[in-house]
Formats: sequence, structure tokens, C-alpha cells
Amino acid sequence: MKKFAICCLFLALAAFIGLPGTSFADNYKGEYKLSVVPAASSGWGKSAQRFADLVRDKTNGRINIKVYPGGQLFAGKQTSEFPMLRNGAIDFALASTINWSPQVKELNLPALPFFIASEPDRYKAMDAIMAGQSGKMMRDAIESKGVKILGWGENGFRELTTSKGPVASPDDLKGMKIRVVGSPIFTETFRALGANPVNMNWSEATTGFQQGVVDGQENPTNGINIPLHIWDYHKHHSDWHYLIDPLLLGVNPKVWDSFTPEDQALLLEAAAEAELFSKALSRVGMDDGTAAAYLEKVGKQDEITDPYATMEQHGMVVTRITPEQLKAFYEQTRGVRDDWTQKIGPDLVKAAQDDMASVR
Ligand code: X2X
Repeated sequence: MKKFAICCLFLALAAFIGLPGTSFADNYKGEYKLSVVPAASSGWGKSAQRFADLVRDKTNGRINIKVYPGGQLFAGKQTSEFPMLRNGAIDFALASTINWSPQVKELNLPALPFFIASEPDRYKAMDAIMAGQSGKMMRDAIESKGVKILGWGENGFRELTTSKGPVASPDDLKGMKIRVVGSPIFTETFRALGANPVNMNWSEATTGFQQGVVDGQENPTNGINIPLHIWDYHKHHSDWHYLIDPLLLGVNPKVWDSFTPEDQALLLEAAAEAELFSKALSRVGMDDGTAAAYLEKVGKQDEITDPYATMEQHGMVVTRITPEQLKAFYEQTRGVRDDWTQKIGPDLVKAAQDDMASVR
């Protein structure tokens, strides 16, 4: 009994003075909140959960991250996520460049219509941007606005789904009401294509599809459309890959600084693994087989293996856009790319062109 009391006293003292070797992460929170816009079942939600699981395992539970999917932390208004992360109301976010672009204009780069889509290998081009000078410029722009970046992820190339269709040319889109995210480059792109864009937060979008308030929408196939069962609302799919939605894993800088250097290194390790996982989920069945091989290697095969077959089995008509057809969309949106190149910064757009050219 006496030995027990001495032991307790020692442990209490060690916790109090923070002896090295003790695992008392004294200033750590019991739970860190990680924000995600769509549902837990989305590729995005699964990637966030993988990051949280990896962090828990690697830190022996010292850092406990809880994923809050469905925009819970910002009551559905997705463009509020960045300021909340910056001011500490949110600790971590696996976030879309689209939702942070109102605050960080450089993040409109991947949303330049048909910019990355027109490269010979769109996945290689995106990887070159993330790893290259243009990716660094985007990360630096975010960090200068007060959010620390740990790594990338991927929601995926965004495809068009509609209840009317098929859509293979700008003419086919004429007058269609298309739900878009509340970011001006999206509205301008759909106007340029002759459609009628309607701004809607993601939290309200499914109801909008259900009630037929809009005729279509655009989101990635593996990440969002299949988990959402988009075929319940839209029969047509056009694989135009018109722009990509990379994700960024961000953390509030004060939260980051509160971690020990050892734990910071483990968080970066987990972020790098979660990035590969996220890209693989977004690409499986649509790349050269790299994504499926990666998921198999880490023992995390996804239920989605052949996305086009899945959509067709559910009665969707998949329109495969040919390079010729893509040119018409590309030409029609030239003005949007030119205007937004000025807003984003011609230096950044040039850096992205150089990064993409290096892997052509
Ligand atoms: O709102 C969308 O379309 C979504 C879920 O993809 C984003 O958050 C950008």
C-alpha cells in the first residue's frame, strides 16, 4: 500500500513538472475537431477518418481527432470553414480548395475550367501541380492567411450529372439549371456555357435534386456521386473532367504549435499516408491501375472498383466526352480562364503550366 502511494505521488509529481519520458501531453485537448463538408460515406469523409485513425495509432492515443462530417461545425455554410479554422473554432479540416477560395484567391487555380482536363494525363498533371512550384505557391498563400497546411488530398475531377440530357456540347447545356457551389468562378463558367447556374450550399443540394429545383449538378464520381446514389435524381453523366477539386489538410496554427516536435512529425507522416489513400479512392477505376494497386497494398480496397459500370448498372447513361467534343467546351470558356488568370495571378497560372508541362 505504501509502495502504491509513493508511486502515485511520483506520477502526480512527474505530470506536474512534465518530466521527460512521461507521456503526459499536458496541454493537449481531449478531442480535436476535424471538419468535413460532405457525408462520412463520401471519399472525402473516409479519407478524413483514415487520417484520424492513423494519428491515433501513431501517437498511441495522445492525439484524438474526431471527424465532424456533413458540415456540422459550420452549420452547412461551407465558405465559413476557413475563417473558423483560422480563429480556432475548428482545429483541423480536410477541405476543398473551392470552399476556401473566397478567402484565398489562389485556390481558384484548380477550378479554371478545362485547364487541367486538357492535359494528356490529368492525374499526372494534378500530381505535378501538388508537388511542384504552383502547389507550393498555393500552400504558401494559405499559410500567409493563417492556416497551417499538412498535406493534400483529393475529392476528384468534377463531372456533370443531369436529369435531362445527354450533354456532349455547350448547346446541350443551354438553359439547364445547374446547382453550383457558392464560388463566383463556377457561376461564370456555367453562364459562359449557356446554362443557368443556381448557388446552393451542399447541405441543401440533395433536397434540391430531389425536388427538381435544378436539372443538374457537378461533383466527382467516386468521391461524391456514387456514395450519394446520384442515379436516384439524375440519369445522365458526362465525363468532361472539367476541373478538379483537390483537398487540403489544414490545422489551426496555435493547435499545431501546441504539439511536441515528435507528435508534429507523426502528424505529417499520417497526413502523407492519408493523402495517398484519398487520391487512390478518388481515382480507382479511372486511372492506369495505380489507385487500385495502392488500396490493395494497404488492405483498404474500396467497394467502388469500376465506377462507370456501377453507374450503368444503376441505369445511368454515361456520355464519354471525346477530345474533339472537349475542344468546344474549352473554346466556350476561354474568357473565364483569361479573366480568372488575372484574378488568381498570372505567375501562379504560369507556374502550373510549367509544372504540368514537366510531366507531359
Ligand atoms: O459543394 C460541393 O459540391 C462539394 C461537396 O463538392 C464541395 O464541398 C466543394
